[in-house]
Amino acid sequence: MVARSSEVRPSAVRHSASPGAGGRRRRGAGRLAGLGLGGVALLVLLTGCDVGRTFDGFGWPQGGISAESRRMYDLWIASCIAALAVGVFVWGLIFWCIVRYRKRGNDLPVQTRYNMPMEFLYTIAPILVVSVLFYYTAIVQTDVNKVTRNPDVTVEVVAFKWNWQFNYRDGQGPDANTIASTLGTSEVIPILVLPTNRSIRFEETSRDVIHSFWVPELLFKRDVMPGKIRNVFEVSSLETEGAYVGRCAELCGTYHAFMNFELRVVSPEKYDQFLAAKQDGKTTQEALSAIGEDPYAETTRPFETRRTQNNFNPDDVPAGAGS
Ligand SMILES: [Cu+2]
Repeated sequence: MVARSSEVRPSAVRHSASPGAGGRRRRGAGRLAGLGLGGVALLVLLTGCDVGRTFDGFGWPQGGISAESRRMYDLWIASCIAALAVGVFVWGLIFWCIVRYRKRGNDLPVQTRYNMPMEFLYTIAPILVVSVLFYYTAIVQTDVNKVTRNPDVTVEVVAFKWNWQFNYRDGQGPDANTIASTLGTSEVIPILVLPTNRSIRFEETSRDVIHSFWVPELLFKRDVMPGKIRNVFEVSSLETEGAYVGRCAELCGTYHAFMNFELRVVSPEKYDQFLAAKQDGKTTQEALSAIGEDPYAETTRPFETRRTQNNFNPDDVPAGAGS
């Protein structure tokens, strides 16, 4: 509601009669802002430098195993801290206004309009915030999407309804050759064996519909497209040996939920031995045993489809007897 000039005047007179009020108000706002920022700084100090761990990653998965995952995680944590600092400042201003300008009588307070410094601040502050966030996001995104000319390892990820095939390649692109391969079945979870401290290029393709390659510890999902599209990305290094569950993250059909695999990160020496064993004609399970690794997936297991004669073919129709 726009105040009529007759309503504004008494309060304006009252304010002009107390010359120190503006200064006191500015000091109050400054103190409040300082308190808010101080609170955030204190929060950072009290929780040590690892704010992310203290606050459970602010909802972001923790425990990334690649350099790229750490960069994305750090960007998220820094963005959350910045958002909290702005939030504390804004909440402080809101509560300060509620108390400072609560209704004391029927006189309206001064209606601030066309206040150029304030309007300038309203415009510049959000643009600054968005620009800083955009700048750091663009840097991290470019870094994460970077591909090199000669990665140490190239693996082709082939998705199909409803399992995975991992092809170890001798070069890049669709014309390179597969030197060893691992195929998942309904009984055996496919294991993608990769080394630490080597750059790895993933080239994804699908045999049928869109799937999505997701290892939570890599902190991203990458769609796997059918046709001629090869979704290519790289991980500059895997830093921690271990077994990590992998999933399809795109609803791709009835048994989408069963499309699990395992990423097994081993030392470069073990990886070389594994690849040599595979090239010698050993199965993935035999090759894993040969390098002293568990031959079967540790993080997930084949799903029970619960398909029986009773629920899948209750009428006992012979195969191929469609009408
Ligand atoms: Cu899928």
